Amino acid sequence: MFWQKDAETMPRAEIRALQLKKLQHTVKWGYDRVPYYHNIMEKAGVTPDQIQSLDDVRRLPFTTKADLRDNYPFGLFAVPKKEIVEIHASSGTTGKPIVGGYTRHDLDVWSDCVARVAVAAGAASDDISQIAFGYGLFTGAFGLHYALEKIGSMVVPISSGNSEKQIMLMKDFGTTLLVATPSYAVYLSELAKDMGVADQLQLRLGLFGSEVCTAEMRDQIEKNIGITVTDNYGLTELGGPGVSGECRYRNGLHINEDHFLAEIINPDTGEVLPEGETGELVITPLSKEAFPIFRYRTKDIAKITYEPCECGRTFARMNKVVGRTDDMLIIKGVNVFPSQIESVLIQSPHIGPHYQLILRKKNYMDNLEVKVELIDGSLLDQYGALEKVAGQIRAQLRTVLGLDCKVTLVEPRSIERSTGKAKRIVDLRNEPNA
Ligand code: DLL
Repeated sequence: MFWQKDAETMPRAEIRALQLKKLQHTVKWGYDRVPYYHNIMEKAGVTPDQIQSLDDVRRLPFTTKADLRDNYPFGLFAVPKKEIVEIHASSGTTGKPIVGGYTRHDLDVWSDCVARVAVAAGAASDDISQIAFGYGLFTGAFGLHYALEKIGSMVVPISSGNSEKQIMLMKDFGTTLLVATPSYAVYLSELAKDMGVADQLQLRLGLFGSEVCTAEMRDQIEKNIGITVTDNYGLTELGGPGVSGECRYRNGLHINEDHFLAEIINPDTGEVLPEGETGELVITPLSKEAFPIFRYRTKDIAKITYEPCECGRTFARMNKVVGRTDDMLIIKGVNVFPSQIESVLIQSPHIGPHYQLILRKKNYMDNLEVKVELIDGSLLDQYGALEKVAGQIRAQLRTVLGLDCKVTLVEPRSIERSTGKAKRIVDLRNEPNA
């Protein structure tokens, strides 16, 4: 099923021609209206009329999160404030938030982009859609809300948290579609089982996004509540969800290419990489009125294929995002990605998908503790068996990371669950008594 079939199945040559036309427009729009873009383009010696092919996008300088922060809150807006009808922002846990603005037209394009993603995943007008993302400045809840309402489904805007009530309403309302972060969906699925109602729910589809959803998480949700889990991607800087999403074949996330031009670059050199290579995803939105951005460095690690998909969509697909370039931890001089640790953990049949990486400083040295939940708590009473499992994981981590770390196995359900994005890294290095 399609939401805007003509656009979603356009021949590749037409997509490219449309992208070029829109790129030329958006570059001129930003150059003429936003002093910041005018200045950086002047410094780079490039003018809008030099954009003659899609490859000419490479003449433009990148935009980074730091550039957005320097222009906080509205410095990159390209329209007068009276034309902005809505604002969203990132959580800003590491400083000032990133603020995005939308004109009425931007909201219309946004809800269509998210509606495409939802319909591609299998959403329909007869769905009862429970939105368990937090409403507020976060883009996720409103983005999915507008889209699911637009396709005609019955929207239940419950927001995140209040988990017992979520399950009660799911049962009473006959909710068929759940919107949440994958980690909150894991939690809700465990809770539904604990409350003994998992088999009374009518859920059939999950639209999950906003953080990495591992194969383990997906399996667990599907096993607990028997729904089809799909993944969708976006970020505040690019307007929120609706950049890309999985279709029912779940072999990559279709990028809404008529609205977003994607590149993959080598994060160290900035050089554009050939199709199929893994690197940092860089995106230029092509339809933004309020908040145009040139070549935004997402820091998300991905690769793109332009091969046709069985679903009939001609849009390129990015693989599931597995990590970010800034996820990397440096411990005792060793570069460690949480995804490497996770790849070791999922191999053990004794442990579940919930873990935390705790960093401490001891004698001026960084130490890593990997705290992970057992599937079967009774193992905690079998000291020998417990030691054996911990020892195996520790040995594998040493092989994969080249680093010795402490492995602590804990009771099932003892690691705090999140109602939004999971917090896997606990950095206590600046806390003297940790
Ligand atoms: O998370 C937007 C969104 C809301 C996307 C709802 C999908 C659904 P931010 O809070 O700005 O925006 O966070 C953006 O989250 O750069 C990625 O690192 C991560 N992220 C988003 N979607 C996915 C995903 C929203 N499907 C940051 N898989 C991005 C992995 C994701 N990571």
